[in-house]
Amino acid sequence: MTMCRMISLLGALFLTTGLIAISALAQTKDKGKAKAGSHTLNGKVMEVGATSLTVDHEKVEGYMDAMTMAYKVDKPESLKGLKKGDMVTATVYDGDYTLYEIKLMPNDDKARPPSKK
Ligand SMILES: [Cu+2]
Repeated sequence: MTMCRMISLLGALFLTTGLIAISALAQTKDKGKAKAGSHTLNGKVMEVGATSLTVDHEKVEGYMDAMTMAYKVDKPESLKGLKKGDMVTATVYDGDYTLYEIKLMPNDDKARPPSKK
């Protein structure tokens, strides 16, 4: 391989890498835009409905004050196994009162040693 050929190959490699980096960056930007207004909601289950979940939730900065209210859920099957008193965390989006990606959290009362109560 001549030196000249090697340099041009390296140049092409850098150019390709650069283009990939730029397109990856653009994708990240788009993703960020789509996810704008997402918040994490932490709360306690008050009532489990067929397609809704009533939670007593903490204040969600930039979204809602602390309150108890019913939310729609992204997937009704995510309600399976949930019961009153469970601590959950979910993702919420601006202007959309739906809980996404509901996750059951370890219950504080059970996790905390009795001596610290
Ligand atoms: Cu609310």
